Amino acid sequence: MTDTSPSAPAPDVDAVVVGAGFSGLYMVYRLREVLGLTVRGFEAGDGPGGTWYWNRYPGARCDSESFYYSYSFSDELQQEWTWSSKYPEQPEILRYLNHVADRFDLRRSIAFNTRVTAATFLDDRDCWEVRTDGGEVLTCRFFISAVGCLSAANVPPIPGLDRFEGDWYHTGAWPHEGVDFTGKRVGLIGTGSTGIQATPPIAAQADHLHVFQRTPNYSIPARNRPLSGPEWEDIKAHYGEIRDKCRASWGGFPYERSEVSALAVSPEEREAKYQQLWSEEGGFKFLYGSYNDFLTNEAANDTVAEFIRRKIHEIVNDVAVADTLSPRDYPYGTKRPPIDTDYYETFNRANVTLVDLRDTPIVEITPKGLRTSDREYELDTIVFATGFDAMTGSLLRIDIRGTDGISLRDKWAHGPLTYLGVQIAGFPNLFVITGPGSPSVLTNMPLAIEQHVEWISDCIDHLRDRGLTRVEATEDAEAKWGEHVQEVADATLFPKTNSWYVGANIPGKSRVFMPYVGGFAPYQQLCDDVAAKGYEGFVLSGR
Ligand code: N01
Repeated sequence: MTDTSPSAPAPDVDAVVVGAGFSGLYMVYRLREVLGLTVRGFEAGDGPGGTWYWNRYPGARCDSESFYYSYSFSDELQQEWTWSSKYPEQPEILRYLNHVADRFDLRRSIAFNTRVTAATFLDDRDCWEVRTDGGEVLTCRFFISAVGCLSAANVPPIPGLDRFEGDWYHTGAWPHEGVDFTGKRVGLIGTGSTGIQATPPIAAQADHLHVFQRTPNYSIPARNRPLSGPEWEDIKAHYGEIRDKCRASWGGFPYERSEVSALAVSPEEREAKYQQLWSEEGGFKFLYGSYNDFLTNEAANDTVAEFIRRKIHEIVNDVAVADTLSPRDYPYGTKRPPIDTDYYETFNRANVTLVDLRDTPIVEITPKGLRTSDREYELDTIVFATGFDAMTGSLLRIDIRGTDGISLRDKWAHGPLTYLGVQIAGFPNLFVITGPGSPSVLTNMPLAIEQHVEWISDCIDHLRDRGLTRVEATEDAEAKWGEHVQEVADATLFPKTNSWYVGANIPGKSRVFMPYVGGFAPYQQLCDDVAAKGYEGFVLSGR
């Protein structure tokens, strides 16, 4: 990009992109290949993949269906890649992202094994100075975060972990060589999507598995299966329509969203619908394909929550265990809904024990295992499936300082503030892909990522066309957007539930509902309108 200032030296590169997962790869591609800019990517891992690089735990697979959990920006790519099954396993998604990196020759623009540690805005030059853990310092016009929403692993501060004589792992930083649980007494802490996926394969291998559960979850069977050749021919012939459906939808999924209230039909009709979705479809269709008011009406939600509790009791032989596995104090869908393969069935195995941490909380980790309030459990291995400092943690690990040296950590001390989830007042030329305040984690992520990447690159192109060097959200636009994000969230059942959506899983984190629940299609329209009005709510300038 042209630097219009006679005095300011040009930055080293036009853009720095942090992270090489779905968002970082596409951002690098877009800036380099479509806009022709100079780009430097940085990635802490030794290869691309982001979340799919780090989360290699047993049972890791996608909870969105492969034919739409993928890039749509290249028709050649979507025509040449064939997924094995409805919900591909982590290694297959990692292969896909490596294929994308190779196919578009992206690796040459990305420094792997390198973590960005700090970024400071240079006000007099309209650029960022970026530092890495390898000691590199470089300047860029645009600093773009592609660090992901679920990347900062949360190992809870349980006393005694440093004295544990066995091995311990967090699922989000799993050893590349894998872990052999054969003959081991394993303790798994956490029953979110990850714990629910990891429990069956670990139980199948371990001598004994104790699952330490603090909050029970509503899990729906995935009904995973291989996808056949003719099915793929059909998908590939209709990819355009499938992607259009995703873009026109609330969640970025190609499903028809029901227009019917769960309370508008007879109990028999409802039961038949739930049963059909449970036994034939599984997955997110259970949430999106049945009735339209699970997330806004408690009485409607009760009908589905009760159905799932009944299913748990049908599957699990021991009534006391089934009771412990049954959530009762928050509505279905207000935590991210997990989907599983044989999760509840696993509690019928003789080598699996469920420990209810609500009755007997963890007190400490001991050299030999883990102590709850009533006894010590001897363990060889502890698996932390305890989630992430979601949506803000990975960005705040970087020491980011905007105009006047203001730090992002200070600015977000009481919760994240953004305009459209993509920019932050006081931090010009910093873009956040799928940041807090955007639909992000409530939607089909690759689609949300593509929309953000394209909007950001269009914005940069707009600046370039006009010889401008700076774009910054106004405080007013940011404050209004923040109010809107909370207002739409407050119209749903989401905010009251303790979940990572509100930061409740991280001790001391401010309780703010972080994603935008207004829906993907309306959000996309809003972003397009902002751009059409000359980037309303942003100040564009040049020097
Ligand atoms: O993390 P979580 P996750 N003592 O935060 C418990 C995506 N994902 O890694 O509910 C004891 O959901 C915590 O208990 P509680 C998906 O978006 C996708 O499972 O806070 N327990 C909870 O049970 C998902 O939502 C896929 O009371 C403690 C668990 O640990 C997101 O990632 C697969 C504790 C954490 O659950 C995160 O899922 C996997 C403590 N001190 C993940 N601290 C797919 O695409 C926490 N817990 C398939």
